[in-house]
Amino acid sequence: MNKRTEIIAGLLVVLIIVGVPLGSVLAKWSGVGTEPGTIDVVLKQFERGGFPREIRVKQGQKVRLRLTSDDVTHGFIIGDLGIDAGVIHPGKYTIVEFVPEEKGEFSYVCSIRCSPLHSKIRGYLVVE
Ligand SMILES: [Cu+2]
Repeated sequence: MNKRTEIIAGLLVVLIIVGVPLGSVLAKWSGVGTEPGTIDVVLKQFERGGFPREIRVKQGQKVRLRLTSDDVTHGFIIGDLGIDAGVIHPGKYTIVEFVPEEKGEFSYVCSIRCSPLHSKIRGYLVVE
């Protein structure tokens, strides 16, 4: 091995060592990393299909929702569970994690006026 090859090989090793943890940190920050059990929830205006009709989860098991919008800015609130995901921007991800303690159906709605039919948006978190 000549000197130059050694340096390049050394740089590659450094890149691999630094690159792997950095990649996983970036994935966390952007919310793109999908942990097992993550449920993708794509929000749309009512005219374009609205929110998913239902999301089924298990009582006592951690729920991880990855929310995004397919069109305009939306909100996501599960009133009876005290969950407010805040503002969901198109093309960005918001992660919401919680553990549902009780069985039942809990309605979720949009909290931002996203179209004239915004108030018709509704779906149900079904805890089994
Ligand atoms: Cu809305």
